[in-house]
Amino acid sequence: VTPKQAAAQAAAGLVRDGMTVGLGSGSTAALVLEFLAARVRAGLRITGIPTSDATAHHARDLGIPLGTLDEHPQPDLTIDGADEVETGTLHLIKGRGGALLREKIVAQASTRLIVVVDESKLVRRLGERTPVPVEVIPFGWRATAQRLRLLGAEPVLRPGPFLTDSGNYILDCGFGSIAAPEELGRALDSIAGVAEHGLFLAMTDLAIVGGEDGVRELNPRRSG
Ligand code: A5P
Repeated sequence: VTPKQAAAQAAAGLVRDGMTVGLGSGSTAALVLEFLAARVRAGLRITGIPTSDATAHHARDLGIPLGTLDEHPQPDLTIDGADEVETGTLHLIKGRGGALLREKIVAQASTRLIVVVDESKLVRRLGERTPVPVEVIPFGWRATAQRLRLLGAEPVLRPGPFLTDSGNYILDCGFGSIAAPEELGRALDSIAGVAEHGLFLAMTDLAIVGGEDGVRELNPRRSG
């Protein structure tokens, strides 16, 4: 069992009978699906709300009953992976898989957000290793990229161009270590062509971290 699998199994164990569960995207969330599917086969009744077409497909293959966010506008719980987790705040960078928009909609709607990662995803400060994925409307994307450049990033169009489930582009924006994530989040939110960005701030209720020494839980330290 890898640290990632152990963490995924622990997260799947937190789901209770009758819950509506936001199903994250990416390889860690895919492991959670497999552990959840085993529990469903053993009689657990849940309704999954997928955060991407890929997750919907995988969950359906595994026999996990699915619903939509419109039918269940407040899931009890969302379990998702992350690209970076800031220890302390549990602020996240997400979106390397390109599912950030739906992931954020589902996470924001949920009563609780549980993030599952291995230790390699933990950082002291967001942005240390990962660029911030920014989902932009294709219309005028070069003008949007110019606005992002003014915030100090060098935006890189995800090649293809990669199209998100909502038909948008992703600009990966390397800001380096981010000292004031709330301020950056607000600045990104204020740009018209930005559909959503990968900073998930003050959203995580619990992080489940798999490491060589086992699985541990991190709670957020909330300021103000
Ligand atoms: C998907 O858009 C991302 O937000 C994923 O949650 C993130 O990339 C984590 O993926 P892995 O679990 O594959 O590292």
